[in-house]
Amino acid sequence: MSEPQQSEALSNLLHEDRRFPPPDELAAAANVTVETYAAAEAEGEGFWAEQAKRISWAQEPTQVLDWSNPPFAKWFADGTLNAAYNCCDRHVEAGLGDRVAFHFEGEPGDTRTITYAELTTEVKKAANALLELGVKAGDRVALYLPMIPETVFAMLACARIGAPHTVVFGGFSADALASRIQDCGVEVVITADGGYRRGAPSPLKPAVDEALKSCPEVRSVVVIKRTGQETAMADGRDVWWDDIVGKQSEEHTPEAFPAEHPLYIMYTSGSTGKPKGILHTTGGYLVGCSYTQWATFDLKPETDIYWTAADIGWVTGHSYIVYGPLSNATTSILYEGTPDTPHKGRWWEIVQKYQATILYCAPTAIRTFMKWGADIPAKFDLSSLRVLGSVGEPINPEAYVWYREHIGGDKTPVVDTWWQTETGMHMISPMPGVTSGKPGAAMKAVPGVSVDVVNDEGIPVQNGEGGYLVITKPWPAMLRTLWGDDQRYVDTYWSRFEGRYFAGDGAKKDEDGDLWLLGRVDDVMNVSGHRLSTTEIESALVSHPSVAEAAVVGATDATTGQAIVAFVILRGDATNGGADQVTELRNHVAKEIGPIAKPRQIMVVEELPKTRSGKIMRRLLRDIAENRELGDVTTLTDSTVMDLIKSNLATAP
Ligand code: 6R9
Repeated sequence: MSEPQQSEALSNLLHEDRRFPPPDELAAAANVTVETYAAAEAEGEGFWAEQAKRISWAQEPTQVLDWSNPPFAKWFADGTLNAAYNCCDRHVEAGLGDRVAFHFEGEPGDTRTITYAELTTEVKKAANALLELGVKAGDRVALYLPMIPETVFAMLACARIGAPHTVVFGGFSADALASRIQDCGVEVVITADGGYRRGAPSPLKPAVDEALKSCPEVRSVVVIKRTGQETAMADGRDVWWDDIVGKQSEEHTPEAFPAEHPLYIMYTSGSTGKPKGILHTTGGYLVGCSYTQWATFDLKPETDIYWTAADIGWVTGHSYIVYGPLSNATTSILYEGTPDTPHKGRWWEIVQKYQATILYCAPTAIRTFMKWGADIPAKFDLSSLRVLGSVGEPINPEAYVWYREHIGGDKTPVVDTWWQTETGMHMISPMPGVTSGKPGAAMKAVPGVSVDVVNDEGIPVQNGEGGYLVITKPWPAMLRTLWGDDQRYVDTYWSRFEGRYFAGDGAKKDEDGDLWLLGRVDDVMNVSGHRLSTTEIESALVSHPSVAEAAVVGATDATTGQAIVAFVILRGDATNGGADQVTELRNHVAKEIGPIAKPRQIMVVEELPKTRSGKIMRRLLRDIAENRELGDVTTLTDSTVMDLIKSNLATAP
């Protein structure tokens, strides 16, 4: 679609033109104000030098950014620090040892309260255990774990001794685990017997045993006992966490590492090809996620009860369950399980129980709650909530408004945070004390960050136009490279537009210059020469009262180049009305966006295939839409979903 058409389509779609200004009380005491933006603008890198003071350095940095060898950045390069010390010991030294770091809620209902003093002790013991196993600074350690406190202890223990961790999401297959272990040369793995999922113990250790058949370099496996299920232990290789950590000394002096020492590697699946090992280093990363957790959520560490309801195996868990919140001495909730176990009000019960004040989750979760119905959260007291966050995908205006109304009591700002594994920290987001929120818009770059939207030639677009999102200046938490593949780092991110970081997302500046994310650029369809974003059509479908979730893909079409194929999940109270309903939905899209956006096909399904971060795997839906063999399903949270969709379609009327 030409740019004017695209912008017209978008504004047609967004009938929701209400604006939600910050509540007065929040604005009056907000961490970030309009002056913050002005100061960040005026100070440039000096702004980040200022933010670096949030962190405790063994050796204070005198340099800020070293960009002498672009795109390979160094931040605070002559500073030294220990990330675990910053998340643990220093808070105890400051007299906050009794503050709760985590309220842990296991899926079966078991709970643990972990103070900063306890966290510090556990991390020291775990660090001593890793040293006993011969792990040295620079060695990589893989973690394959459920959402339990030991996962945090293990990550920080690695950080404490300078051993970069690579956390592999517990829902990934043995193959996915093996390829990551091989790619970054891991010799020690930390796992658990299992975790609780949907009301039952779900084993993890067998997948490790399977993976290690093709990873002969792994010499030790530390196994945390979580479920108590029968677990095979390999002689000489496997050791129980309690046995090796339990006996360790509670003393461990943290070593200071250079700011650019590797902190972790996190693999993300590109849409094709082998997963990319995103490398994050210590100083800049910690400054970036510490600042943004404080700024974006208006965090008041003394009083807030903060909950990122995401998996630690996703970058959101790394930056906003572990490093950001702990470096800020936040009290967080850590929940192990699924939102519908043992009932569909579990999250709201947890919010009520701990009086959570900040909740951060993905639009896919919000849409699921919409599907289950507003009467479920209505049974709980959610009045403690004061800021709501969203991450992972563009949030449809529909879901934004529902989230604000039914979870936020129509008073909480919703911060829609755009960022990536690669960026390490929030990059575009409303600020809850400043921004008048527009449902569906991520709004503006966070203070200290510079972004733009450019056309094919790399020229910034005008307000009202769409194009490609780029980041125009280096930022402290940026990835430093792809593990073992500098060239792919340069090619993937820094070659499309000279001197700028190419995010791979489409975006649009509205008439006010505010930013709307339009989905990955590979999700942009071309139908009869018209460029259409999958997100826009999905938003149109979800704005129909009978639709809970929608995924749209472009399927090759002999006539139109690509044709729009939609997969929809109906809301709990909507019945599958067959052909009539499909016609109604097609007409609804035509009415919302225009006849060109009418899907060729709409398939009603029970589930959609999703990655761990809740992103719909459109690539697989495209395979179905084009009647192809399914591609790689190893990054799906639940690979049986695809079988379900296929059998569902086979029996559809
Ligand atoms: C944090 C995370 C990154 C991709 C990114 C974009 C999409 C994330 C978004 C969003 C629109 C938002 N994305 N947040 N799109 N609005 N608020 O999700 O990291 O798993 O690496 O995914 O997710 O497409 O490029 P990651």
